[in-house]
Amino acid sequence: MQGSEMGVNAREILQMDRSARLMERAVRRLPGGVNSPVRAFRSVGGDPLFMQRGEGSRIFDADGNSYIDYVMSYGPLVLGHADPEVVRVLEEAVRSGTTFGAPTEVEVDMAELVCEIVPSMEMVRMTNSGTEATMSAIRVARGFTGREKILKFDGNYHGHGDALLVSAGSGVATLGLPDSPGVTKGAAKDTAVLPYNDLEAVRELFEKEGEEIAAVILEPVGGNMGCVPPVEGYLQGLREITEQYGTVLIFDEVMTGFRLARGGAQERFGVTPDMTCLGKIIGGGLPVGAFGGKREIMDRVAPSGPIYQAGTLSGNPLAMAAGLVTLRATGEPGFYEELERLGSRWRSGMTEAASAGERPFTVNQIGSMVSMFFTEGPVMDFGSAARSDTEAFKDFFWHMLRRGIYLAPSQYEAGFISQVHSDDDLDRTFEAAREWFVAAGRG
Ligand code: HOZ
Repeated sequence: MQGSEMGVNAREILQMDRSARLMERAVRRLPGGVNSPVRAFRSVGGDPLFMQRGEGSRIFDADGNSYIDYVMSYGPLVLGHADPEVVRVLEEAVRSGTTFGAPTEVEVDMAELVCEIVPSMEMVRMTNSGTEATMSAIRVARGFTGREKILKFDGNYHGHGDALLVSAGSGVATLGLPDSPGVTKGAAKDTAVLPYNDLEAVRELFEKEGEEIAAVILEPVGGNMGCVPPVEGYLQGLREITEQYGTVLIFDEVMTGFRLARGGAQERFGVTPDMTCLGKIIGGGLPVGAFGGKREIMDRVAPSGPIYQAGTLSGNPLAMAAGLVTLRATGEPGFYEELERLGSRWRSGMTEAASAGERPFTVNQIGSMVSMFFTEGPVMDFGSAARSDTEAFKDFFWHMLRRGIYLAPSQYEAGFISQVHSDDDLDRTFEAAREWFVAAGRG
């Protein structure tokens, strides 16, 4: 079967009337009909699904279709949708007021817990999103070192702050925008970009400019060019180089924090950065971010020090309450073992399903972060991820949707498994994937 025919059929077969009508209204008032670009379905075509509710591993759209969800709001819902304890605590918290613009006990509880668990965190500052966290961490690293240059990696995404919106993954890669209009040359000129997983390139740059580089920021496991784990020794090598040159090493663990291990990728790989950015899981599904690290660095943040950073809603009591319940749940015995089990079942199940067909494929997985690429592997940087056949992805996406499996509408987003995904959920996913690979032929 011609690949794209499967996709078109899938769209026709799905009942999407209400979503389509909502999109008609949305495009009149929201740019592209959405509040964040990836969710607009631009790279897969057609209209996005408008979601109505979630429960456990399932989401339900406005037309009443139900799906096994592997987006999980791009990571935060490690306990699944509408976890009963998260809901209970939120109901209780909301009765006491939603925001005060003043310190609350729950923020202290959260700060203590995060610093106890995340190896690099001696102090932390809460923000409202991952973008704020990375933007602020860069400012603090620059203020701390007195240097201006930073290094990031191609296909890593650290939110949409100007200095970091260069060769970014996620929606920027999805829409094929190498850079964004509105980011001035001035804002981007101090950002160097190198390929991910290439330590030699980092060494060469540092030999020339190392003394001028304030910070190296990276996703210790790439999640915004699909799931791309670091190669052996890469994180360790970055740690050694940055230590040698007095450069602040920042791990953006917005996706990996409390997901790949309780203490994030830094615990999993045994590499401790100077600063860490968090988000997603620490808000339990509510808007949140955080940055923190060594005391000597964080002591420079206002009002302890002169580096300014602020936010009326930062440390919001509802977000802190939902986050605390979620983080405490991750401390239950066997929590990460179950995520590992599900993740490695996903890898073997999808590998088996894809092997039934003749299309080239690569399955990347680490813990509960997963990706299927339509190319021969290895996929280890943005260049190799971009070799994936995006037409095949598009077709696969619509086929899976028709089979009740909700994947991110972009090749460049990782998939997330939660603690409440069942073996049955996974089996259905493998069966649907197998169907596609068998029918898709060579392409
Ligand atoms: N990769 C993004 C989260 N880091 C996807 C979500 C979005 O941008 O809307």
